Amino acid sequence: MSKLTIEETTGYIAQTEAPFIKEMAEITYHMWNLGWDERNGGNISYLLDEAEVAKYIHIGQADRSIKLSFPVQELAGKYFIVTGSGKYFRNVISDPEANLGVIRVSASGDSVEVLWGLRDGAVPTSELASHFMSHIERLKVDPSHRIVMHCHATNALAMTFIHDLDENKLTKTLWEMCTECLVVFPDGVSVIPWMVPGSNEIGRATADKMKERRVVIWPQHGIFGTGSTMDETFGLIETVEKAAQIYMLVAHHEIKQRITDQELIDLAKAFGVTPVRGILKG
Ligand code: 2HA
Ligand code: ZN
Repeated sequence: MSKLTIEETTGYIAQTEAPFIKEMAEITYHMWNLGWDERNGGNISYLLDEAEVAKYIHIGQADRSIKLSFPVQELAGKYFIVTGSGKYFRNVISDPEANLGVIRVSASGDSVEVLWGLRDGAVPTSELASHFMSHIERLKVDPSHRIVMHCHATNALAMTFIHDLDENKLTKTLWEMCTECLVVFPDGVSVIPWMVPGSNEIGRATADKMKERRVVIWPQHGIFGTGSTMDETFGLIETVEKAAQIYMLVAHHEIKQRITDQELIDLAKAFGVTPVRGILKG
């Protein structure tokens, strides 16, 4: 007799076949490979559709529940796949179940239920406050929003030592570094002051900035990016990081020519984007 597939036996497709688990495993590996997520650095959360989750995971009974120190009623009943606290991005691809978790926010919004993964008592990312609070704000301005991604992108982090942290000045410099930047993030980047990571306070400060911009830089720490898809969110961080890399390469050199404000205005017109106000003169 031929062996039954998991799907035939249980009615569920193998969990590791779930596209959202594959996407998380692949992107974390790329991010580690780029040097943006040393050791347990970085975290991702990805808002999922209930029907999509239910294709792969039993959603009826939760294994366990974890109390939140910050209630999130706005997210009640919503499903996320998240990276685990203390987990290494490098290891996700070889053992997704230990390093990732599928969670559902409880009906009261003051805890999360673990539906899959986070094996051996692991818990969601230490930056869950920043993630959840940012999801709430981004969903208000963009119903297609799905992903919050944090990493220690090397040049973006380095730049915070030597560049003015005024967010409009920082945005302008990044736009000037590569022609495509203005097209990719016409809304610019935000910056918060240095704060203790993992706290509800840094979560609130980050989410507050997310009301207007999709990128928030944490000085001497890293970057938060948000978006509707993994490609878009990763591409956003990748583009900021590329611009920061160019800045770090040219900062100590004599600049002989640069993209002018008028050229940036022409670029925005050609690509149909609206640069955030108050940055370009013209
Ligand atoms: O350890 O990146 O900000 C994960 C982090 C904390
Ligand atoms: Zn970090």
